[in-house]
Amino acid sequence: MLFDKAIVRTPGKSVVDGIDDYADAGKPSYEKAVAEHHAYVELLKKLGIAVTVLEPLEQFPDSCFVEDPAVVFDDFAVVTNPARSTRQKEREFIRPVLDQFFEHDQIFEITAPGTLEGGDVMPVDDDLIYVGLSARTNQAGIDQFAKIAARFGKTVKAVPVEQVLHLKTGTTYLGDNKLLVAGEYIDSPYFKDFDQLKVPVGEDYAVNCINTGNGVIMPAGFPGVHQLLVENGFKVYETDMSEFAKIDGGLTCLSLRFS
Ligand code: CIR
Repeated sequence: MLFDKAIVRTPGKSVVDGIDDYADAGKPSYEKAVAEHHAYVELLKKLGIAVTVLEPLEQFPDSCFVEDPAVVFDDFAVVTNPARSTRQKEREFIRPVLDQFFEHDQIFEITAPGTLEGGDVMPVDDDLIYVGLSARTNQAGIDQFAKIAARFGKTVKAVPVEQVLHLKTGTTYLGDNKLLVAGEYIDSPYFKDFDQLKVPVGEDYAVNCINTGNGVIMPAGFPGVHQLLVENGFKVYETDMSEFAKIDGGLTCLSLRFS
């Protein structure tokens, strides 16, 4: 098991107004989003993960994407500073949740002018973390984050994000040096030392997967990625993400994962 706890937040009715900078696929259905979220939680539980489910926050349409206002590791947590004005105050609502799992001196904060969103943070082993320099995460945010991570023996490497929302919208780490890559990260020099599992053209959305250690969770409906994962020895579980995809959200964004 790579993690045994997850924090999620049920979408509110306002999810229909979530930021949609990339998908261009219409508005999500609230009812369907809640059903998909419920199925996601049940799948995590089935795979042995203890899930803390937070109440919806109607005032924040994107607040079900709990991965962005915080970054959690087993021994520390960082409250981030999301870049978009409609998401900035989500941090105030995630802090008390982190207080339940971490000691006061294990919780840190990214502050202005730094911005950073958890979707840009991709740990690849115990001591190396890639962080996307994106429209949401700036250099000041990365510098602050790197200082915090260094206190826990972790090195941060910055990677430009040019064509997608967050770093993990374009690549996710599966463990054992295997990196699932799509679009701009296929054959990227930044990731030349990894075994790259290349997502077939047209299936980029499915690059955002979660390896639980008991199997890989992937979005439903991407047979090429499914096959790629199976060929690489992974047990695969699919879950429907159609409504979250409409507002640029992937599987990782829906949870904070740690042990
Ligand atoms: C946003 O644009 O902020 C949300 N609509 C989607 C956030 C996705 N989060 C993630 O990839 N970690």
